[in-house]
Amino acid sequence: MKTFIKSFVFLLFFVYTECAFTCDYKYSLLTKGWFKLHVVPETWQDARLRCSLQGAVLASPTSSAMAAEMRHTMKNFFIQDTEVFTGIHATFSSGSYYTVDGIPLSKIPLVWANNEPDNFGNKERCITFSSNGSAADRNCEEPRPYICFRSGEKEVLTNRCGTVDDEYHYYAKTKKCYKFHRVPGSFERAHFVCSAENGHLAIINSEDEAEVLRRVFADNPDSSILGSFRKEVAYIGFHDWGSWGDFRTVHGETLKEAGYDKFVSGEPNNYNKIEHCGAIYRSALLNDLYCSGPLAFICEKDPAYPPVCQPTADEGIEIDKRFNNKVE
Ligand SMILES: [Ca+2]
Ligand SMILES: [Ca+2]
Ligand SMILES: [Ca+2]
Repeated sequence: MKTFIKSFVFLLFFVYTECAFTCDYKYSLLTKGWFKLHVVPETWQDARLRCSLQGAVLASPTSSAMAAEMRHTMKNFFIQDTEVFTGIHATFSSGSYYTVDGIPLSKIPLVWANNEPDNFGNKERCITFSSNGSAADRNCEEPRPYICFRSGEKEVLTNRCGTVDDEYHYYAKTKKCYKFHRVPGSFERAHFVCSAENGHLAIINSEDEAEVLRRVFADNPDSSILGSFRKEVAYIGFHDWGSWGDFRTVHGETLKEAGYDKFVSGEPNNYNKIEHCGAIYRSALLNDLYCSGPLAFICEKDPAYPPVCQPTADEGIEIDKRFNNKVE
């Protein structure tokens, strides 16, 4: 009977979570997918990476429905016509445009803006899409807003950590999830990655949490980490915020206030006077280190943030109106 109930609960869970995604994305019935407008402009590469870290792709107007939904998303926020980066790029080789998921430009029904595409200065390798429905090629380095898209038909379910990323593991001891990033980065890149994943660089709030991080680190032995960089130490979420010695978590508390401030003996030492960033050894003792990396890093995530939403009928204007893909 117990097993029966268990499988029933499992089945219910499965049905319930099908196509669910984080609630910071809005579901669109028209495209059967989830959209999130990122209003803070970023370079194309960072936009692509942020979408990818969220289990999504940089949205492209690959169909009239996608174009309509993208325009709707933009018009809901921007008062004036605005251009967002799309996932259509030629960053691998000049002039060879594909979406980030491999659809060639020739298969995409774009309406170009006047005098576009012109590859101005031979420096334009990213395609933008305007809320007026027109496309243009632009410099990938010039920051712009963008939209991330997650197909609702993807069968990957959100897990206990509230993400589709199964590298996040739940630890009952702290009721938090952690991901050990074996692909190394600078402290800045590590902070970017954890934030994009709706977490933050790990903050140790107790001896228990130090023990959890020791286990997380132990689950990722040197042999599992590719590349030649230091494997005995990883970035976590503390920094001197510009005044060496006043180490605080990325959430602004002193290490003592946060609940754990055990440095390895002789540390922090500001070696070479460039050590402003926080790191943890395999022993879970701390060190101040250079910020440029590359180092592995550990992200922490609250399993309840952001909440997970079911696909529902989308709020917003009627579908017919949104199918209007003309350039205005
Ligand atoms: Ca152009
Ligand atoms: Ca914590
Ligand atoms: Ca040091």
